[in-house]
Amino acid sequence: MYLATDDTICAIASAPGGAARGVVRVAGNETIAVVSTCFIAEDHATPLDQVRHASAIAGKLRIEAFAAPIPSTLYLWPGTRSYTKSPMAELHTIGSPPVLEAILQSLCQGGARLAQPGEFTMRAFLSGRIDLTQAEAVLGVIDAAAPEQLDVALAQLAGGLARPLQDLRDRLIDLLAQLEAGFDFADEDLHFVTADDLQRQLQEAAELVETLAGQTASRAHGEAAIRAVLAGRPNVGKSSLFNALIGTAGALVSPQPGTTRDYLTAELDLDGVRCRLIDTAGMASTENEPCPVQRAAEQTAAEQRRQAHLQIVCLDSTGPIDEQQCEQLALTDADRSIVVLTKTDLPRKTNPLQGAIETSSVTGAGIDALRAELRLAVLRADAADGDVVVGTTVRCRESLRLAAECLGRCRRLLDDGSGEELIAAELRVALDELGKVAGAVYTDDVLDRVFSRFCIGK
Ligand SMILES: Nc1nc2c(ncn2[C@@H]2O[C@H](COP(=O)(O)OP(=O)(O)OP(=O)(O)O)[C@@H](O)[C@H]2O)c(=O)[nH]1
Ligand SMILES: [Mg+2]
Repeated sequence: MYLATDDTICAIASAPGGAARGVVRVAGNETIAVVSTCFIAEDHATPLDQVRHASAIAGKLRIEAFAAPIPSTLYLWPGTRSYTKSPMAELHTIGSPPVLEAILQSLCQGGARLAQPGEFTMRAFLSGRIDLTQAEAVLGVIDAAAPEQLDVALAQLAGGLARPLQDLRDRLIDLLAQLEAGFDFADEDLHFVTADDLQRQLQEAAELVETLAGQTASRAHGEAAIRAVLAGRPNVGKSSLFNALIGTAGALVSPQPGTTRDYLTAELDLDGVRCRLIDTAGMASTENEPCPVQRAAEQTAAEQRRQAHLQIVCLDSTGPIDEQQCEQLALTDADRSIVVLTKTDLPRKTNPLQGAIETSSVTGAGIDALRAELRLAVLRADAADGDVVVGTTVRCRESLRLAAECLGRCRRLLDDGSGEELIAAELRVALDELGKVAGAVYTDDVLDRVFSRFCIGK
C-alpha cells in the first residue's frame, strides 16, 4: 500500500496540539507546484521554481479559510539533496491546529495527498538515503522516553549496524562473483577462489553475522533486555522487596530464613523503562554450612546473579553489617549495583550506609526512590550494552539468524565437496537476508511492519 513514491505527499510534522510553531511537510516531484498554490514569497525572493539550492524563504500563506495572510517561512529542498532524495518542503508557521489543517487541505487541493504514517522516512529508505536500521532509529528518536534512549537512538542513526553490514555484504558479493566466474569456466576446471580461501571467508562472515546478531539479540520486543537481581542474605527481605516493587504478592515471604529456594522473575515497568526483576535465594554467610537444598538454591541464585546486568544488594537494617558483607560491598561495581537497607520501619542496628536506599516493604518508604534509581541503572545498562534501539530489532535479528544458517550450510556443503552452484545459491539467500537489514532488498511486508509504526508526518 505504500509503494507509490512518485506522487507528492503532505502531513503535519510538528507535535499534535497548539504550539508556538507548526510545521507542514511536503515531499515529491510536484512539491514546488503544490506549495506555490498557497505560499507567496516576499517580493524580493527568487521565484520558487527557480530556486536551485536548499533555501529558507520568508513569505505568507494564503488560505481560503482565512481572510488574512498567515506569516510563514518556507524551507525548500528543490532537488535530490533532501531527506527523501526528492524535492521537499517544510512550511513553518504558527502552531495552531486549525491553521495547520487548513494548510493541509489547501496543499491537497493543489495536488498533494495526505501522507501515511512513516511515509517520509520510508521514502528516505527507498531512495537509499537511510538503511532499515537507521529508519528504525528514526522511530527510536521519536519514541525515546529518556535522554539516554535518545543518545542510543541517535548513535544508531549515525551508523549502527549499517557500516559493518555493508562491509560484510560487499565481501560476500565479491565471493559470489568469484564463484560465479568459476561456473563460466567449469569445463576448464578453472577456479577463481580456492576451497581453503572460501572456507576461511565463509567462517569470517559467519562470525561477523553472529556478532551483529548478538548486538541486536537482547533488544527483542517481547522480553525486557535488562535483568536486575535481588541479592543478599536469607531473611533480609528480598522477596518482600520483590513484591513491593512489582505491586503484588507474587513471592512467598516468611520469617523463616531460606524461604525462597528457586528463583522468581517478573517484568517491571519503571515509567516506560522495562526490566526483568529476579528474586533469588539468600546467600548464607560462610560461617554456617548450608544443607544440600540450600546449597542447590544458592547455586541457582549465583547463576542468576552472574547472568544479571544489575544487582540490588539488600542489607537488613535491623542487624549489624559484618566484615564479610563489608568486603562484598567493597567489591560490587557501583555502576551495576544498587545497595538497599531493608526493614527501616523497625528499630535499627546498622549505621546509615552512604549511597544506600533506605526502604521498608511494610510502610512502602523508599520504594519509589528505589524504582527511580533502578530506572536510571537500567537505562545506563541498556546504553552500555549495544547500539541498537530498544524494541525495534526482532526483524533484523530474524534476518541475521537466517543469514547465519545459510552461511553454516555453505560451509557444510563445501566440506562435503558439494558443487559450488549449491554454495552460490545459499550465498544468494544469505545476501538477500542481510540485504533486508541493510535496506538493499525489501518486501512490502517489511515496509508495512516498520513504517506503519511511525506517526504521520515523519
Ligand atoms: N517490619 C518489616 N518486616 C519485613 C520487611 N521486609 C521483610 N520483612 C519480614 O522479614 C522476613 C523475611 O522476609 P522475606 O522477604 O521472606 O526475606 P528474603 O530475603 O526473601 O528471605 P529468603 O527467601 O529466606 O532468602 C519476613 O517475616 C518479612 O515479613 C520490612 O520492610 N519491614
Ligand atoms: Mg525470599
